[in-house]
Amino acid sequence: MAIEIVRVPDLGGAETVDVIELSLAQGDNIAIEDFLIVLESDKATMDVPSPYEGQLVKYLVAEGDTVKVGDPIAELEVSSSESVTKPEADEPVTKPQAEEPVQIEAAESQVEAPVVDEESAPAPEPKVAEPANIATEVEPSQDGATGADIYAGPSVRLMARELGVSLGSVVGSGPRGRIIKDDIDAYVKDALKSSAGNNLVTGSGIPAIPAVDFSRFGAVDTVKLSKIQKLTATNMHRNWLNVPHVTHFDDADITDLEDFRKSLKAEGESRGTRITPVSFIIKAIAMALSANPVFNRSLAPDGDHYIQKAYCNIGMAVDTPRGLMVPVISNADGKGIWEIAADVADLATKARDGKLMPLDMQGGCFSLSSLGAIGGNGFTPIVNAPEAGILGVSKSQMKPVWNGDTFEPRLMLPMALSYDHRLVNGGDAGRFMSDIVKFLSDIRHLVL
Ligand code: CAO
Repeated sequence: MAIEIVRVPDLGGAETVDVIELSLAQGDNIAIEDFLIVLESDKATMDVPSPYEGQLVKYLVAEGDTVKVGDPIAELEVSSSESVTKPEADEPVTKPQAEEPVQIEAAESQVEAPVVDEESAPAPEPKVAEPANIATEVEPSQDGATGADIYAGPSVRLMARELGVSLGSVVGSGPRGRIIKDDIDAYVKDALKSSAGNNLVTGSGIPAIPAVDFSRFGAVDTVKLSKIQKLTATNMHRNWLNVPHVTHFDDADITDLEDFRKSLKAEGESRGTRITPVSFIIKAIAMALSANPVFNRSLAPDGDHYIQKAYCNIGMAVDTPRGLMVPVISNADGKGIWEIAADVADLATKARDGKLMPLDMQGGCFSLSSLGAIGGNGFTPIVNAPEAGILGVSKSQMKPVWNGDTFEPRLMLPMALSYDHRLVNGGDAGRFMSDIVKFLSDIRHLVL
């Protein structure tokens, strides 16, 4: 094993370029020719491939940095220091096959670097096969993002940027789902068609929100959205527009559950694991998913099928200073409450410390958004498509509940279940929610 530094290759004439994408996550394995980073000058974008096979130790630059030829960009651990061509400061990176040079595409046809025919170029293996979560550190392939897992070459990315098209909304028709220029064309034509047909009768098309010069009314500051904020905005918008949402409400009586949970405090301290209501709710969701498999489905992209999942991974929204993250608790159905509690604590800490890996955020079947520690009587969560449903949980409150003879003070947990009405009917939702209420109200069910 040796450490090799990958440097900025020949830039086709540009003196400096901006780093616009880091294509991998720390620790990712990388093959020769896998893209490491995307650079952009005012005239061109460039996917820089790895000259080595190995593992990414770390990037030596960050998105937004400006770099010049020869600057170090990444540190790789390689099994053999044999490379396609070692990129030296004064030497351009080359790929093994003559027809696969560094992918450079001129924005204004002024860069002399070779241009790849993206549509015919062999596509590298996609890095992530899983569908999107609400937000991930790397952009997932079906999302409105333009990052590592969007499968498109530089000229397609440039075209999308120029036309204001979010690549995550475009379905790729190239090899292995690669987005090609025709896909962008088709997407734009569709968008134009639907806005042309926009009228109050059909309801199609979305009227634009008018741009306002806020500075006319007082002091303002224009702040750049973080990558996660942008990704969340795109994903929420996409899910809101694509999914016909219905939200179903109910309250669970968690008086006994809370007494039981509090009785576990000492054991929790000795185990070093804090149990909150969230662990019980995740367990209840896992059991309800197994009893109501309709909620563990996703529509297939062909529109003619659905995919029934036989595994049970639950996404959990985590509020972090950098934005919303949704790590996934895997195989929640096979885990006990202590194990789930340890996962909740571990994943929430990682999310807040910015240490989640892409895999931590993939493979979710259903999501939980708990605002219980923050407050509120209720809210309507947005489905994390292509999942079928999401449970929103608010703060529990002591309420007078009629027991047939008298009002009793009971601790009630308000819940809201949003679901994709293309997959789930109201009756399915009623059964699913009633199961959750049953499991949380009588914790004996949770151990059965
Ligand atoms: N009602 C009342 N109290 C609750 C509760 C509820 N539904 N859920 C949790 N609590 C209490 C816990 O009992 C705990 O208090 P004690 O230590 O006294 O027992 C405290 O709140 C813990 O809160 P926490 O936030 O540290 O831990 P958690 O397990 O409840 O939640 C997590 C973990 C990651 C879900 C949460 O921290 C979080 O980030 N929530 C925000 C999710 C979000 O942003 N959703 C919106 C998404 S769409 O914009």
